Amino acid sequence: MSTENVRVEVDYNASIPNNVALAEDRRLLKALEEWHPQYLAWWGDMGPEGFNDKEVYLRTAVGVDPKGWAVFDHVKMPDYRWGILLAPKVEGRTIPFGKHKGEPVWQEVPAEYRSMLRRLIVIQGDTEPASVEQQRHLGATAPSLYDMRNLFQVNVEEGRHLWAMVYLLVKYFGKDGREEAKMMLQRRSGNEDSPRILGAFNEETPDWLSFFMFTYFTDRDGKMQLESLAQSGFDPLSLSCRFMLTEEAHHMFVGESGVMRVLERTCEAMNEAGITDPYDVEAIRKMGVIDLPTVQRKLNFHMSVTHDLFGSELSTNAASAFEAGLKGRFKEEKIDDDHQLYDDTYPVTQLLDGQLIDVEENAIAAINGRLLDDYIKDAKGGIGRWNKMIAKLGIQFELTAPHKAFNRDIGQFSDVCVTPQGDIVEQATFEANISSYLPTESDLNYINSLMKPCYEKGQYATWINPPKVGINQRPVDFEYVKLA
Ligand code: BYC
Ligand code: FE
Ligand code: FE
Repeated sequence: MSTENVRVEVDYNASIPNNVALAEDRRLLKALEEWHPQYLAWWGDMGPEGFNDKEVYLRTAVGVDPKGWAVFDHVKMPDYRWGILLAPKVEGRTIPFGKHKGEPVWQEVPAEYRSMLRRLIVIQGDTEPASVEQQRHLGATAPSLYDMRNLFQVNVEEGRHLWAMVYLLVKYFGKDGREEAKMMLQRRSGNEDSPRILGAFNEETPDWLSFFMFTYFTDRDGKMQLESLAQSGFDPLSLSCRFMLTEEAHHMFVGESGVMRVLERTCEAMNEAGITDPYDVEAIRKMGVIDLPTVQRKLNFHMSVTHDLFGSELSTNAASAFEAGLKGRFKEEKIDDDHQLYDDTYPVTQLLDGQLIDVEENAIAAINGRLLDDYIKDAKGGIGRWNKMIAKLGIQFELTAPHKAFNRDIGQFSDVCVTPQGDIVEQATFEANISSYLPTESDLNYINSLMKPCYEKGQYATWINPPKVGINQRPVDFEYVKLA
């Protein structure tokens, strides 16, 4: 039996926990051990502000068995065991799509696709520390210890996702991989001179409603992109992404349940006060809860900014990555076609003669457009669940996903003004109505005025309900972060 095919158990006592037999590759180990202190310095500078000496009830990945891969314990974040974990190898796996379909997957970087592959890994990696930077001030206004713990859990795991990509760069891309790994710690979210690569990762996450929206909508882009990369013919990338997806589910749970608890508190407060009109904003805000129209505007912002993360709907980059077998489609293996798409088309919404019309385009060119559509379907699920709860509490209000052409900077719709409902309007009309589309300064000021820390065990801020259940079967009043 060749060791290549044996699943390596996680070496948890190593300086860098891993299941990639790091101890046997001295050069790689040395390179990662050099990067490690730089990472910790970055975490100290740009990671969660003010809580690095507190014990947080965190889950740590210690294996890759779906039935039991994590342990929970109180740890200080800088002591978190950021490890390199790959999902178990699938014997005899072949490239699932593109022109190399059916050939054995690559264990080394195919020379002809080196730069394309590196670019995908760098972009994926860059988003991970970016999100940690965006969220670094939120601990100071946590609405409860439970929520604070969830924030830090997401943060340490995004840190681990950076490790996952840095491992690939350093192991498979030699000197320029090491250079890219260094640069991951040098770019800064929102920095003018060296910003993070993708737009949404340079926006602010100024408050907790933003955090919940971000983890629901933007982490879901992470899910879609990781699913597509998990299809990759470059096996180490596939295995990395497959394990990252295990962690990702919790991030979207934090977002979905967070928004749900905000909505629930607002609806309950309205009912208690006998307010039936969701647009009676003044009366609703007097109760210290977030009115539903403001939630809708926040949703419009986060979802539309996330739409941009899919790139242009028609993209030669995406086409090349698909043909090369590097990046597939969402649930590639479940799609019933030839997975090469030379003769296939896909409908892409476009602006034609002043109207938004679906036009059949070459399916390979439309890879990004298709992933965006898949994302929208996926994201609408949670919006539906939020609406169900609002209806159950008897409030007449429905949240809606903004049209995919709304508020776009990238792709087909970047030059056109489209309302959240999908109507094309003049720029002046758009601007005159923008305060009903996107959060206004006064919305943001109001939300900001609610952002007061609530650090008592079992206490929750006025604007959010406690969760139904705690983490890892702990009670909701558990000491998720030990502040004393
Ligand atoms: N902002 O052909 P195009 C996550 C650039 S999130 C700025 O239209 P392509 C996470 C593009 O780079 C998942 N620039 O699109 C979530 C290109 O520039 P160059 C992250 C943008 O390349 C929460 C040019 O425009 N992973 O994990 O097919 C918390 C033309 O590109 C943007 C990935 O994205 C933008 N929004 O698609 C933590 C997967 N969009 O190269 C983590 C890897 C496009 O000509 N990345 N541009 O200078 C990719 O697959 C692709 O790069 C993209 C873009 C889908 C992002
Ligand atoms: Fe991530
Ligand atoms: Fe995430």
